[in-house]
Amino acid sequence: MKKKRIILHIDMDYFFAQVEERENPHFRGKPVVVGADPKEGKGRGVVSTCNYEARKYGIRSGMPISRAYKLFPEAVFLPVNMHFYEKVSVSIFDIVRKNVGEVELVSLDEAYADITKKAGSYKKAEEIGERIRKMVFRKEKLTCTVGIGENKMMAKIACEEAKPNGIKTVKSTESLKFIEKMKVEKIPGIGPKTREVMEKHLGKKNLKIKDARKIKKEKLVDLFGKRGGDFYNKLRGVDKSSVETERDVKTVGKEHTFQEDTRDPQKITKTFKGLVFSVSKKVERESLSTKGVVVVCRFEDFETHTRQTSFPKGDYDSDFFYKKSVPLLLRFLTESNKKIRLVGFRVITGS
Ligand code: TTP
Ligand code: MG
Ligand code: MG
Repeated sequence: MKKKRIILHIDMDYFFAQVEERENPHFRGKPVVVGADPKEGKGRGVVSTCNYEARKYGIRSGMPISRAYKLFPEAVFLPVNMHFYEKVSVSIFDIVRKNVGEVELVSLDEAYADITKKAGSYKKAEEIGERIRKMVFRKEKLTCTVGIGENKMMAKIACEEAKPNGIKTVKSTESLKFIEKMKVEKIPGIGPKTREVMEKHLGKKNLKIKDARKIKKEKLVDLFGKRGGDFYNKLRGVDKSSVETERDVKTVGKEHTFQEDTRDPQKITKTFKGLVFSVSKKVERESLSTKGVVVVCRFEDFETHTRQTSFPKGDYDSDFFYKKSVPLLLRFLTESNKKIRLVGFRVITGS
């Protein structure tokens, strides 16, 4: 039998807003909203995130900025300073790697590590988690939350429960009970639509995980296809997906350096399309399954950034890759005024 795993999940607390508070201590204690310009209520765009003071007024990530402004116009509204958060993120995960080795980065503020060998026990795992939290705070003056569990899903749920500035371990023997009273939507992949289908089937509203467990495995597969089998496991705290560190992930890609640095969108997208096309040909030739795309952008000052997005593992064509990656490329253009020196495109192949 395969040995039980111990997975650690770390997620920064109100990340962008906390970084802003650190840089501007006089914002502390006030509601801080990072996102689009509210323009006195007439602004377009959304809230990227906000601190916990702002959350008390009902402000949330993804909400239209105009709505956030209505909820609390006196809040401190700040623009997204992405390059800076990226730099802070690099320092944070360097600290994490020093403690646990390679990690799987999920976003700028979040990562998983498989610490089965390193920890050996839940007690030791929690010590490692606590040490990371202390080091991140000492070196970066930022708080984070750590969750520990027998798999990625349980580690993440533990982390969400312990937020903010906390740590929580859910032992494998506790998983089933720990999640039973939670809403079904806590399960990754179960959204409002899936919930409604389950509710209709059971004839019950406000479905909890415990309720959804009453649906037979065959029925779940009947209703949701392959995903149904996955839901069956996840509703029982079972998630077999492995932590995929940078080293495990194979990528195929291509880059292009412009003769002269440029901000011409037509020139950039045309070049980029060529890269996508050429990488797609290679993917097709080698019959590679892919599960994500990465866009690389190097600016005139050599600052280099990547953005990526993932999708279910499968066989895709260049149109699909382009559709998935071009918005990431355009964000580089809109979020910085610098000229671009190099663009790159990579696919992440399935392991
Ligand atoms: P999250 O970890 O989801 O949120 P958070 O760190 O702001 O707050 P929490 O304490 O609940 O973890 O996201 C990390 C950062 O990603 C967040 O600070 C801003 C950015 N982000 C967006 O730009 N848009 C979004 O819709 C979300 C959810 C996050
Ligand atoms: Mg966070
Ligand atoms: Mg996060």
